[in-house]
Amino acid sequence: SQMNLFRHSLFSLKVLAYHITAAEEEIQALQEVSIPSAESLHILDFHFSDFGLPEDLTTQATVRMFLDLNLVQDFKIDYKSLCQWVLTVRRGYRNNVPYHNWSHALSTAQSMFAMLMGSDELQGIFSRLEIFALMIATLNHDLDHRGVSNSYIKRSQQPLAQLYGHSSLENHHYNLCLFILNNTGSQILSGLSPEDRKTVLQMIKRAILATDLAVYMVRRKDFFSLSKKSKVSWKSDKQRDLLRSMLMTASDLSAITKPWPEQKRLANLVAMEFFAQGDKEKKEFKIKPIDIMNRENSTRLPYMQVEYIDDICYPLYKAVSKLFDTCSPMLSGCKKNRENWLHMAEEA
Ligand code: 5BB
Repeated sequence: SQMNLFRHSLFSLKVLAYHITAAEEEIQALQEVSIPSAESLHILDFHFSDFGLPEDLTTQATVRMFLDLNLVQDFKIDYKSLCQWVLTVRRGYRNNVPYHNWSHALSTAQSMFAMLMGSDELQGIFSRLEIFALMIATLNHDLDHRGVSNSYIKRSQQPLAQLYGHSSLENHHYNLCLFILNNTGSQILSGLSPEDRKTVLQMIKRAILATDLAVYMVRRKDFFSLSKKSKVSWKSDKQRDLLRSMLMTASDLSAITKPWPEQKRLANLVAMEFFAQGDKEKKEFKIKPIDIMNRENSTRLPYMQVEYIDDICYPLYKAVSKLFDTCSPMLSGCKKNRENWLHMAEEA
């Protein structure tokens, strides 16, 4: 029954959150190491890549973001809990998924960090609590991703699909995020008042659910209208919620703004993940996968990237850059990648 499914899934999440908890030695090592500066880790840079970065430095970079945004001080986060929380979130991602793994989570959080740190205006618009919520949400937004889309999960009739009507994956990412935050030893929200705790969790939930591209496609219309105004006050809750959602997507899709060699590497990982889903669909459901997931279409990848940029990415980075000009390196990166993909598409 639905009730049993619900109870069982809560129990599974609790077990999973417990299972991924970091080992004591690892927590201590992170707690005792001296965290390198943001400059030396290059995390203020929109061109940041973690490719070749030792795994220890990826967790240290995450701690550095929380320190430099003053979150540890402002929200009285117990430092050891922060270390355990970061290490647990890292373990909440699956290593065997080509694209939606810890590296993608780190990259999403780092893009948010770079946007926030680079813009006094953004830091002025958002409250401390909103910034805290955005950093937790970016880092957790794809937790326990299985490398398959919502449509695959729906079709496969997994418990995950029966449990949530829409945005199955995103609901799962949020629920696991919540369980990790409640885990003994990683309760980084424990310094907050009950009201602030409630507010921040609500914002985290909205932000993670906003990373469903289907949600983005609906909500972006209002954002594009706002971006055409000469001055936006960002005073209403609705406007701020919209801005937080759009910055989540801008961070999530930031691979498309990266220098060309990195963009090519990441697009190939996305393709690997899509094709693996296509193979499973052929085998399990005996259906012909949609074009992007069909290996037979791999030569069309450059053309698909151009379409992806035109339909999904470019309009977003254009609107964000118009509102916040310090974000324009993301737009120019996206433009350059479009030129490169178009050139490749025309050669093929
Ligand atoms: C995107 C929306 N989707 C539901 C249908 C396909 N489109 S798309 O035509 O714009 C498209 C996007 C087609 C091919 C793509 O990649 C080929 C390697 C992409 C694409 N998507 N390319 C990327 O570099 C990235 Br990053 C992404 C985002 C991947 C996460 C989106 C997860 C949605 C699951 C279907």
